[in-house]
Amino acid sequence: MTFPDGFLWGVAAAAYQVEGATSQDGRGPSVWDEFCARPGAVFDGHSGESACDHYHRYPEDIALIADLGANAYRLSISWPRVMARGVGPINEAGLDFYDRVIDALMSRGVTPWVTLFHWDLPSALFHRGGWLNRASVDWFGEYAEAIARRLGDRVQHWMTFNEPQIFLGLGHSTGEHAPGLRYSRPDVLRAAHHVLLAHGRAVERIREHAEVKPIIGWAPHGCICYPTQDREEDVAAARASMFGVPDGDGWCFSTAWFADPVVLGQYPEEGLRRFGTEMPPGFQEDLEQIAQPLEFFGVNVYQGRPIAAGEDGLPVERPRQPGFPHTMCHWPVEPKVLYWGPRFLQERYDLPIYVTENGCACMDWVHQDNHVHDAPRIDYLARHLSALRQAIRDGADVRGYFQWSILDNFEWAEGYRMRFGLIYVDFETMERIPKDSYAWYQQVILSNGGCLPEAPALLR
Ligand code: GCO
Repeated sequence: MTFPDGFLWGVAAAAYQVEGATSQDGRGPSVWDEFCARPGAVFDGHSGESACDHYHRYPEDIALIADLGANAYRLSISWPRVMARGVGPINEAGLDFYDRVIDALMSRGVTPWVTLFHWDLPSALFHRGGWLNRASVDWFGEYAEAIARRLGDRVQHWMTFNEPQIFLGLGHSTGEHAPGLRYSRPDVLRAAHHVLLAHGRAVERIREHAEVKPIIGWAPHGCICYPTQDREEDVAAARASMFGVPDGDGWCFSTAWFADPVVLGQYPEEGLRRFGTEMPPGFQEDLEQIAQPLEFFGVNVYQGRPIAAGEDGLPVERPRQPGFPHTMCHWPVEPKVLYWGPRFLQERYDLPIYVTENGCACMDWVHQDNHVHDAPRIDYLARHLSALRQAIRDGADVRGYFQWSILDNFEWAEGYRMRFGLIYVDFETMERIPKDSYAWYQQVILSNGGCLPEAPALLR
């Protein structure tokens, strides 16, 4: 059984993780360049300075994406590459790079899906207060306008923010990601509110300035909960838990706190009850600006939380059994997230869903035969895609899937030790070696998912 006709098969990457060339052709520094320079911040002192050297090797990479048969490539624009100080003059050389990338993709029949912000905030703006400063909404609007004016004659598919929960939660609350801050809750709430407003502003600017009628969404982190069994009460408990707003700092990793304002035009009651008084004054008046109509709901899905109904019917998180399968990042392998996640999101937000990221890090190396045999990745992807296909059969309106990632790349605080690619990168020579999973995904695309195993038992 195949996926529906016209299902979009994609691969994804992000600017800071693959481009390198961080001080070339007028690019300004970003918070990630500064963070990487801090001793102990990133594994083994790695940084995105060279990354995959995609800035210079994009023709080769795009040829690999096209040969894979992918219909779409999700890339992000590096804000400090196109505006070195974040606002003001445009760095033409930087913007030219994206022109070339977009043209090269389109000439090979690969549709570009562009993310405006995948975490590399220009340092100059950080030093003016970053997302804590309400002016960040204007800064982001100016940047979005510049990109829409220049690329909007060809680019049709846009995402504003990638995973606001993570760059706010890990970047501004726990300090594990750039800019490495440990703000108090009211400050993170304020920064998050500005990010949501900036999202709304960018949607408006893209609509005003893109020449080709834009299709706009975003790519939040999927904080997915799934029922341990198919019992109705467990499904209800998982749904309640998925859209709950936890107390403490957990709110930052919630789905509803971010997605309700963006799609439904209101912050969830549960969160307001808990910490509404810590919100910036007058925040309710911004909701109209935040809730711009969107064409799709993107979601990045890697793992989730197993939930059952307790005796009182309330959600209880269940422990996983000893020896539960894990990826190299120690993330549990639970394909049900791609069954329940899209279903729950569509029920609540009523928009077509695109899985904007899914994939895993494995212990990949080049074997003696010069190939990279990554059987666990193939199994991970097969299980997740089978679950996704079942979700579609059961009524979820999922239109596309982006595998993360086309290349091994800079995995944030983990540096280069976590390999997520379909293509192995030798970070010394920059040689690219397609892994077994590359050839496998090629077959998946070619058969429109028809070659995937049936896996209904996985969902029980
Ligand atoms: C994300 C990402 C990617 C990561 C991937 C694996 O959107 O989560 O930030 O940049 O590399 O998710 O962790």
